Amino acid sequence: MLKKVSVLTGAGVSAESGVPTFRDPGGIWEKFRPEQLANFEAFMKDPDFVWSWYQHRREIMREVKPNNGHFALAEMEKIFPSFSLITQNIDNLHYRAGSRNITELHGNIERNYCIKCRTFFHEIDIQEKKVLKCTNCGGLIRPDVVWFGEMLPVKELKYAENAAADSDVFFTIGTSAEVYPAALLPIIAKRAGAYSVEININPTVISFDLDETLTGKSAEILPELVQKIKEIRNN
Ligand code: BV8
Ligand code: ZN
Repeated sequence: MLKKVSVLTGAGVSAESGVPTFRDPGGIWEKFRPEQLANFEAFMKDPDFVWSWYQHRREIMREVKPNNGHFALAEMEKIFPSFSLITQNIDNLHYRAGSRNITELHGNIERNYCIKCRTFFHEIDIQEKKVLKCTNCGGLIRPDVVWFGEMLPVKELKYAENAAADSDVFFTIGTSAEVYPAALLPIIAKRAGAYSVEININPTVISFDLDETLTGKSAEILPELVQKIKEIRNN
């Protein structure tokens, strides 16, 4: 009996909800370079520009809904006694689909904090294109996401590494596996003896390292996978 299942997701699992990925054709990094937007220096250089970009992404996130891939992963959490959902995504769609044991490696676009006194601000007006100032100390307010060059949250990264090292099966879904240290997790899992499965529409840099690659859309493959697992369990 399968005991421990872990999943690492990337932007590809939200693609069918209409959230642009980063490195696919038409993706976010086609128009901007990450250095221009997803890093602290860029924010300090032009806070309004970077803030307005996150406001634009928040508007997209508010318009979209979780897709069948997100719902299937929420189902898997109910099926397996030990199930860890580790995500690089900041779009909150796993939570909205009903997943609860979620480890957010790169933060969450719905949370914001003051860079000076670290007060968190949850209710912000997403129409406000100019960067907001902290009501406590006047500091700039930034999204609670991990930018390039910033450490990942220690507790979340430790949990993810332990889950990868201790899983019977490790799924890597909808990620180009190009961003570190998240991209190391499937390799840690494989080396520790997990059966490693990739779900992606394209081959990636880690495809050859893994045991199996299921090629196709995660919103199609995942519901079929959950259906199969249920059939096996009921026989
Ligand atoms: C750090 C949040 C330590 C912001 C993001 C080695 C070790 C450590 C660090 C590094 C290293 N080498 C380089 C680094 C630096 C850097 C890095 O990895 N650079 C890369 C580009 C080489 N890493 C960092 O800076 C990290 N910090 O390590 O700090 C440190 C600190 C100080 C001093 C020294 C060390 C921080 C990384 C986090 C950056 N933040 N996002 C925001 O989103 O605005 S990264 C960003 O990329 C997103 O989080 C995203 O999730 C992530 C990965 O992208 P993907 O999710 O994979 O998306 P992508 O578009 O690339 O791919 C989509 C995939 O889906 C494709 O494969 C496609 O085929 C597939 N797909 C599409 N549709 C579907 C589908 N699959 C299935 N179904 C579909 N329908
Ligand atoms: Zn403050």
